[in-house]
Amino acid sequence: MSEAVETLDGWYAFHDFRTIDWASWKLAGKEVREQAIAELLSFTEQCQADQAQRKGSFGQYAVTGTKADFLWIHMRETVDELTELKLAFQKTLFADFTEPVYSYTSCVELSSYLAKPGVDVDTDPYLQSRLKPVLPDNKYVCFYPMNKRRAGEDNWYMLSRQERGEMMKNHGLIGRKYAGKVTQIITGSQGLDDWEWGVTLYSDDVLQFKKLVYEMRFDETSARFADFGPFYIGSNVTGHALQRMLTI
Ligand code: 76R
Repeated sequence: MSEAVETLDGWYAFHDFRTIDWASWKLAGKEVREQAIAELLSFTEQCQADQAQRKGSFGQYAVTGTKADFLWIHMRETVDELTELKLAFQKTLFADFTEPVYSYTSCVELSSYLAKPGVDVDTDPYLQSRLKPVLPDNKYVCFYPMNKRRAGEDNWYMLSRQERGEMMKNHGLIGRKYAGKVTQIITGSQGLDDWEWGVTLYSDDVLQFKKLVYEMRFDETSARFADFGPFYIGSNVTGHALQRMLTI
């Protein structure tokens, strides 16, 4: 049997993709819409306040394309807090005008392939900042789930740790070429959701997502061993921008 990878696990993540029921939204009176937006803003302001106190992280995005209208990303110490946040959102008047279209539950993960010996995970500031990340405030976000393939000769899980480690090193080298242009947060979801990992990328230039993902396609870890789910991109929006987008 191949040796399993030891992972460093951080905050749990909930990616909440929703569409607006525009027909009901238009039919609702101005007063109802204003009340709904006010309740949404008070919910998101609370999430931001929690983030400021390092109780979790929060991001809000307007999604491009028709797979969803908005994405809210929450990260917390426990899944119970993520469930509570979902319920708190559902109880707002605004939620009555939304439909959940996709959701993803996972856990921030750093693999130990490139771990440096002698570093104490619980106290190392760099590792802690990556395990409990403040979501970057770049203009754009990209999310997609993925698996490592298990098909015939192309079975990632049957490779030795050394083989996997060597390939991950190459993968990391490609990634590092995008340092300063794209920030990645890898969340693991084995046993938590339908795919094995969630990939959340941040950049001020959407084209860098395309370039990075395309370049990685040629790397063995992705070319031979990866299968991908649906892709979503969106722009970071403040409460005010959101309010403007929802105003009719
Ligand atoms: O964490 C690190 O920076 C160390 C190096 C590293 C690891 C271990 C790393 C670097 N990744 C790691 C693990 Mn990654 N990554 C992806 C995708 O679209 C595709 O083809 C794949 C989706 C992207 C775009 C990406 C980007 N990475 C992983 C794992 C876990 C594998 C396992 O444990 O078996 C997955 C699924 C995965 C997928 N990766 C980087 C990047 C980038 C940009 C980097 C450089 C980060 C930096 O140096 O800042």
